[in-house]
Formats: sequence, C-alpha cells, structure tokens
Amino acid sequence: MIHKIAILSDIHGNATGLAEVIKDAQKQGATEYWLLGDIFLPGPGRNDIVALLKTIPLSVAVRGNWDDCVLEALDGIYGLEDPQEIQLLRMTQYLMEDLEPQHIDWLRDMPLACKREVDGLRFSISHHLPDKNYGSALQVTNDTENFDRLLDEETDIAVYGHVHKQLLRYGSKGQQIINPGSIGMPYFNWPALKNHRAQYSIIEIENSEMVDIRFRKVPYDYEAELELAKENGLPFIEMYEELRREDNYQGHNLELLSQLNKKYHYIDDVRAYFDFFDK
Ligand SMILES: [Mn+2]
Repeated sequence: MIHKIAILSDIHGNATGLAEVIKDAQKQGATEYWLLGDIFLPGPGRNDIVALLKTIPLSVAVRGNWDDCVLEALDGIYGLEDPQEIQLLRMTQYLMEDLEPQHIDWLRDMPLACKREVDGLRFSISHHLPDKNYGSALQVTNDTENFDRLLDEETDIAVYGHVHKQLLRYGSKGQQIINPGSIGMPYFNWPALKNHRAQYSIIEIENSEMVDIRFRKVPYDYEAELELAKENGLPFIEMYEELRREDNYQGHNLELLSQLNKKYHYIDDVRAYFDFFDK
C-alpha cells in the first residue's frame, strides 16, 4: 500500500489558501492529512475553515500556540493593559462571532504532540517542541542540538510547524526532520524568495520506505482572501492587508497594535463582549 500523507500547518485563518492546498493535495493523491496547529487568526477564516477540514480524511491534529491563545482569551487570562492581549481578545471575539462552540472543544482536546507509525516508520508530530508549542528553539538556523529535542530512540521522522518555513534536516543521529511551512503565513528573510503561495508537504511511504518528500507551494487568489477579510469585518485589517500583499506581518509591533486598538476602540468592544470584564 502507498501512503501519501499531506502535512498541513499554520493555516492562520486563511481559508482561500487552505482550499487551494486541499485541491492540490487531492490532485497529488493524498490518502490522509495531518494538521500541525495554528488554525485560526489573524486571518478571517472561521466556520469555513472547519468546513474545509471536514472534507478531508484528517487523522492527526495537534495544538499550536495560536490555538492556545484563543483558549486563553476565552478563559479570561488576558487583561486590557497589554496591546497584544487586547489584540488577541478582539480577534478571539471576531472568531467567536461565527465559530460554533463545539469547535472550541475540538481545539481544547488536541494534544501538544503525538506519535504515529505508518507502515513501520515511526513519526513524532508536534507544532513546535513536543512539550512546548511556543518559543524560538526550532528556528531554521538553530543548532542541531535544539532539533534533537524533537527526537528520541523511538522516532524515525519528526514533523513540526510553527516557524512558517519549509525545512528538511537531520538530527545528530541521522533521523529526519520535516517542516511543511505555513499555509496562511509563510515567512521570508531573503527578498528574492518571497511569494504569495500557500505551503505544505506530502510524504510518500511505500513498502516501509519513505520514497518521496514534496514541498509544495500552491498559488491562490490572495486579493480575494483580502476582500473576504474586509467583507467579514476582520479587525486589524491594515495588518492583514500588509500580510497578504507584502507577506509581512507586524504582530510584534506594539506601537502599531496600540495605535489600531485606539483607532477602532477595540478595548470597548472586548470589554462589552467578554463577561469577565467589569462593565
Ligand atoms: Mn504559527
């Protein structure tokens, strides 16, 4: 039997990109799909993302740090002082204005990591490190000893997402490490490599051998995706416009976040929406 596993990661609310990735994976003959987390936000996708994921045989899903941010915002962990926490609260409000509540239970029940054996090959699957879905330990230029944290004696191949860059490398003992890149939010440092495509990977296994690893970069209508964001009233739309058109996301620009929070009165929105704030 031939297994063709499509590895999807870091959708970040981009349903237009996800739809094209699924079409491409179907054309490639994918037999199953694994999802490495960071499903929603900062893009506009909500129930439409879940609907797309229901059309494919998804056999693995692990929880990313943005998935945890949604849960933390809903659980009242964030306050109204930090501009980033206000942003996460306002975006979670946007998400919950459409998303059915049982999909939050789905996020909550996802493990941080899991293992799968496919035709004798043993995979370790996580968003970032198996016990920590945030941080910068696995940036692509880091030392091999960091990447060894993905591996143990029972792992032949580790797959992870989170850094939004496609990667193929080895642990110090020779195990394989694969990152499929990001569907909704690829990052680029080298300008000539910038493009607007949605990234994912397909791993092919035949007779207990890994016979192919493909890194796909799928074109999609990013202007239509931006239009969808505007139609849906996505908050922080200026930042999404820059992400879609320039492939640049200023999520850590606290000054810009403060400015937009003030401009659109997002504090008033979240204070009114979440019942754990004083009215
Ligand atoms: Mn991510």
